[in-house]
Amino acid sequence: MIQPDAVDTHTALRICPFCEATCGLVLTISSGAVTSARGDREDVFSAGFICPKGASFGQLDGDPDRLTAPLVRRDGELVEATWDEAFQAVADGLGAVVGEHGGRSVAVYAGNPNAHTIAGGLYVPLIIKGLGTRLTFSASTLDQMPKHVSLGLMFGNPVAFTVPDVDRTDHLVVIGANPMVSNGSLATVADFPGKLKALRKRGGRLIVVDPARTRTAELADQHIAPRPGTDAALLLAVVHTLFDEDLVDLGALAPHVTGLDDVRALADGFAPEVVADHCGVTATEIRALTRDLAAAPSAAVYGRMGTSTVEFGSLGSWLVDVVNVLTGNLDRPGGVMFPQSPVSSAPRPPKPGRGFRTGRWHSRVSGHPEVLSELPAAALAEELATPGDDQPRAVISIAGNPVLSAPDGDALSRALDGVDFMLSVDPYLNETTRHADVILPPPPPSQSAHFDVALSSTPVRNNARYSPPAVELAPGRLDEPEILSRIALILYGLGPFADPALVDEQVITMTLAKETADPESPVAGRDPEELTAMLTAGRGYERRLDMMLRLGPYGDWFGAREDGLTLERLKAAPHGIDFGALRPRLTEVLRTPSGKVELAPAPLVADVARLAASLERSADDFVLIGRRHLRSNNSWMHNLPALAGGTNRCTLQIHPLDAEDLGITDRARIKGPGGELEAPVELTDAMRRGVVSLPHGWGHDPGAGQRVAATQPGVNVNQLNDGLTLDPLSGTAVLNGIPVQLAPA
Ligand SMILES: Nc1nc2c(c(=O)[nH]1)N[C@H]1C(S)=C(S)[C@@H](COP(=O)(O)OP(=O)(O)OC[C@H]3O[C@@H](n4cnc5c(=O)[nH]c(N)nc54)[C@H](O)[C@@H]3O)O[C@H]1N2
Ligand SMILES: Nc1nc2c(c(=O)[nH]1)N[C@H]1C(S)=C(S)[C@@H](COP(=O)(O)OP(=O)(O)OC[C@H]3O[C@@H](n4cnc5c(=O)[nH]c(N)nc54)[C@H](O)[C@@H]3O)O[C@H]1N2
Ligand code: SF4
Ligand SMILES: [Mo]
Repeated sequence: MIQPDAVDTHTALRICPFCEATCGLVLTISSGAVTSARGDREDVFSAGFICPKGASFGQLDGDPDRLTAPLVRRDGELVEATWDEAFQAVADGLGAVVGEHGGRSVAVYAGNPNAHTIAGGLYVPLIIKGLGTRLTFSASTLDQMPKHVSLGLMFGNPVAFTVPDVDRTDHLVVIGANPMVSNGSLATVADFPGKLKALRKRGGRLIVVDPARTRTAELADQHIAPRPGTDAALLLAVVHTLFDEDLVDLGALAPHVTGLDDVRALADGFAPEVVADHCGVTATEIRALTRDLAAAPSAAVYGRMGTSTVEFGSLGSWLVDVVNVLTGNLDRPGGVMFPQSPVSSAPRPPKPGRGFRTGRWHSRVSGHPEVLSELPAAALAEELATPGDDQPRAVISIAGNPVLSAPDGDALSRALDGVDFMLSVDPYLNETTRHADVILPPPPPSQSAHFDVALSSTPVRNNARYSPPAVELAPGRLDEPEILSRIALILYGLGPFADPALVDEQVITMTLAKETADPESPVAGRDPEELTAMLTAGRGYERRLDMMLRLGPYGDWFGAREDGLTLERLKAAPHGIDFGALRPRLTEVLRTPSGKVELAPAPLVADVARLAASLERSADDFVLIGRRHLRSNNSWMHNLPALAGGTNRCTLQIHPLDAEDLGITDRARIKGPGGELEAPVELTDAMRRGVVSLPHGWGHDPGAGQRVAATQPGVNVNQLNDGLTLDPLSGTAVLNGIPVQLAPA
């Protein structure tokens, strides 16, 4: 019998990978299992903040439905296999397709958790490169691709995120985001709720623009509730008012901005009085919103999903930053600022760039332009299902569940069943991975190291943090970097059983050759072999992180800067290293052809005609928007008893008066362009009239491998969506603002 005191209990630090807030956690570990999680008060970034998802780390980590061994399809059934058998099946299946049709016939779908793992940041790109495929799809075109487009066109850099300086701003306008629930996105802010409250306490103002009275709206000084899909028109009316009332004040930005007159001319036809009815707000509200923004000592406009995954997503994302520029709030404390990632390149001297281009290739079936080397996730099903010479023959899905997250999952399910081979890298058997021929499961997060490769470019304070695995990798398991490296080895023709370190060493060799040959690099002219020898001895991903940190803005530049950052120094600071508040760095960031902020890029200017035409359209009776729940995360956290149930349910929210008009009481029938669903109704006057909301990530397949989720499956909202309406410049699916018809069920 085990004596209580014989149980090995200790704590370990681990950055939470479940949302963009990146909170530091203290995990309690008993005999290898995570028994509790609390916020790490000493974490330099999160200072102890935690939410219910982070607090459920142990349950998620130890979920009995997580796959513990690979699954391989044999005689139509997915059965457990050894890693060697599974990799052999991948080599055979992928090898056959690549041998006959080439790597270009393989489509890759990369899901959201790749933004939260080292493996996603460092190895997924190598798989895509190894295939040489142009068929790459990701959750970005269900999310933030419009922002990449607008940043690329305005600043010449599609990842130069403009993050609201929440700690210092006097006036925050949140449009189409609900950070009280989402905990922030493209703005990495631990304790967003606390920071919003602090803003109000120091006398600052919070304005929320959202068709629903969300928890963020409830906290605000003012809530404006427009009709869904009209943010771009509303923001252009704000721009109009800034010019009209002589409120434009670029301040220190003036020498760095072009296109001011073009923007003024574009906004000409968008007076508040013209757009008010269309937007469903009054002209007085729009003018007051504008005057308050202009009058604030500092102000930041911050937009997310509600501004992005809509018909005019790129325009809306652009206009958010146009307003930030016109009010002089770009790149200054209290405005929106550019964070500096520790794994970005060390700053180079300012210089013009080549500009941001999309459409270097187009999708086969509908001719959608490539954006950041990706095609629209909404077009994955038709690409797979439409016969033709270039029809994709295989699919690799990594950390994604597009059958639930993308429009028309039924069509995608059928299409996935039709390919010659499908590989999934995922801890669960779910609605998407059940179509795979091989599933390779990564270990639970406690057994993985953590560094925020992607989210290091969006923090509200510059910092670096690293968590080694909190628990030793269980015997017989492979960590995700190794799983993805072995897939890459197959694609490189070396077979799955070659040394995975080869993959990292090749990246290191190529990167250091390039850096040492670049006269502007801090290691210009040095010997790549000498630098390689200086890297930490460890796992391949650690060596690559060490290299990236050392070459980065805070790096030791391989010994050239005495106190500079290395992975060893970062490990010696287990609660992280704070590099301070964001600092102005516009000229470092700009890479447009003009070398300036291009306020009126041609593709965006051209799209305004489409926006103008929409003003003439008659409004739909009812439109559908989405919502998130604090105890949920897209499609994959409904399997944890601690998070499921209560108010976290898949209900149709509707205004009581709308329900009364329609005779809807407890259940409604909802018809959209892509299909029909039935859902229980939740009456709430938090919804604007004419607007209803259903959350996404539901519609669980009771036959898949998530037993708790199967007891409350909900319905898949994306089945209402035919996926044909996209924001054309970014290929992003319209997920908010879908016309629907309602009836009692
Ligand atoms: N209607 C509607 N649809 C939406 C949205 C909406 O607001 N409304 N939101 C959209 C947004 S913003 C997003 S980001 C997408 C998300 O779209 P997806 O990324 O396609 O979907 P997720 O539900 O996040 O699925 C994540 C998958 O990763 C797996 N996973 C979890 N952790 C790991 C890991 O460490 N490694 C690996 N390999 N796999 C892991 C999970 O088991 C799950 O299968 O959904 C989009 N869909
Ligand atoms: N708890 C929890 N946290 C999460 C997630 C989760 O699923 N659950 N998902 C994570 C992911 S992947 C992401 S991308 C982020 C998203 O983070 P957010 O964007 O902050 O989250 P959403 O809840 O999608 O907020 C979008 C808001 O836009 C509103 N809206 C809808 N249409 C319109 C419109 O046309 N105009 C305006 N102005 N508003 C509109 C909606 O009512 C909603 O309140 O959250 C992340 N964090
Ligand atoms: S807010 Fe996000 S990062 Fe922080 S504990 Fe919750 S899920 Fe984890
Ligand atoms: Mo997302």
